[in-house]
Amino acid sequence: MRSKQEEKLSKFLSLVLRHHPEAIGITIQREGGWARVDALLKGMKTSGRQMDFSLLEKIVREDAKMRYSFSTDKRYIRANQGHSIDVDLGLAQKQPPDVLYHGTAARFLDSIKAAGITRQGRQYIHLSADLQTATAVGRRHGAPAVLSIDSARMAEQDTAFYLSENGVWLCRHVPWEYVRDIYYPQK
Ligand code: HQG
Repeated sequence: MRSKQEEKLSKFLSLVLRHHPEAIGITIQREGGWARVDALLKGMKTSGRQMDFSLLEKIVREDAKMRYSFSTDKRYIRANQGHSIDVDLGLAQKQPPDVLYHGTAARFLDSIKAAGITRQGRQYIHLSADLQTATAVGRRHGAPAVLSIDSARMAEQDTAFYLSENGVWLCRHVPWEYVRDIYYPQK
């Protein structure tokens, strides 16, 4: 079980590894998106956060979405997806399932109809193979809407898709013409 404090540290770890390494004075290698574990722990400490290696290991191991990975020697750590900073995780292009889902808020739909699904500051937009996950993602922003995407046709027409280590499908842009259906999940 995770304590409230661990949840909080995990959220902060996401922020550091995906968006703001400078918040604790560390750098992230562009190649691979790795941060040094010793520098990370030192930065956590100097910014007043209690985190030793075994707590970091626990947070990584117990993360419900497997957001982080260690290198094999555990000297480096990275986020598996969600970056806004420029990193190259070295993900191979992959053939997606025929249909993917994107969860969003119903109030964003007009704008999405006009511009398509755009990255909003992240490196990729995030898609799921199942409706349930997409619903949970959409709900983070308010009353959810889930879009089903004709990923087979997009791939056929040369859109690159990637699968993160923790099972999130990624691509750069979904023009509105590839949206098949809109669902408004009630629960
Ligand atoms: C929306 C979480 C207006 C987009 C999740 C989304 C995910 C537009 C929001 C991961 C738009 C951006 C990412 C347009 C897209 N006009 N709004 N043209 N195009 N949007 O948080 O996909 O828990 O950057 O639909 O599980 O919600 O942090 O993206 O609603 O995997 O690990 O703009 O974050 O993972 O929001 O979430 P976000 P997201 P973690």
